[in-house]
Amino acid sequence: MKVLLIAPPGAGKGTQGEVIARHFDIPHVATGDLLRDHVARDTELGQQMRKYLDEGKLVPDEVVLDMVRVALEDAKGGGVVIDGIPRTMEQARALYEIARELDMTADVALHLKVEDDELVRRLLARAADQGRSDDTEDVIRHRLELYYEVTHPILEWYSDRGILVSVDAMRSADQVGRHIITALEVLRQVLKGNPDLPRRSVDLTGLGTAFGAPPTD
Ligand code: B4P
Repeated sequence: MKVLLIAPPGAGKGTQGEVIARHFDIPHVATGDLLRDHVARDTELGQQMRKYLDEGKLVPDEVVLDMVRVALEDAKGGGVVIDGIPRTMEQARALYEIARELDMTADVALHLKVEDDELVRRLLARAADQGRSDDTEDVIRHRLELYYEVTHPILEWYSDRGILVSVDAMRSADQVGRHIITALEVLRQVLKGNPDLPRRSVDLTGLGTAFGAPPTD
């Protein structure tokens, strides 16, 4: 299973990326974690990237694309869950080319849908808990603006490719995780039987209420 996670900051990319990786026993590649690791180790790259992270700006494309190429080469032939990239249309196209070269194109682009107030609430809660340098209210707002400006439009591209699956991530992390694993398990079975099946994007955000769960808003 090769999964891309696309979501605004605070929607649960890191959280659900771990759940998916554990369930399918595949590597979890999170560009944010890789960048923060460089900063924490004070590598030359980390020193150059610290300012971008602190200010909630996107780091240069080539930095994250190089990281993800190495990770995809390591995972070649197996599954992988990628969280944090693509964040721009340029990254989406470049990632697709790298993935094609390595025969590692995504089976699914998983979109976690969460309302803005909840995103801000979660990130401020994380700030109190972990003190991440980019979890201040001003920087969170900036990261959100950036998401809607340059990342959100990529969803349409994945939708057109027929691999977009949208889930309601307003529920508890456990509920969201169960929902995602169910959807991915179904997809895995379908693809196992016929990997070349023509694909169609699917919006599962109304699924909980359709089966009697209370609405989240
Ligand atoms: P990321 O590390 O990707 O940061 P993020 O968008 O905030 O997501 P994260 O995974 O940490 O949070 P999550 O939603 O899981 O990027 C950080 C920075 O790195 C960027 O601003 C940028 O500078 C740089 N960067 C990374 N990739 C880049 C790229 N491709 N191009 C350029 N620059 C790049 O979780 C947030 C919080 O919510 C957690 O505390 C979690 O516990 C909580 N939570 C999750 N799900 C929940 C739920 N269902 N209910 C309640 N709380 C929940």
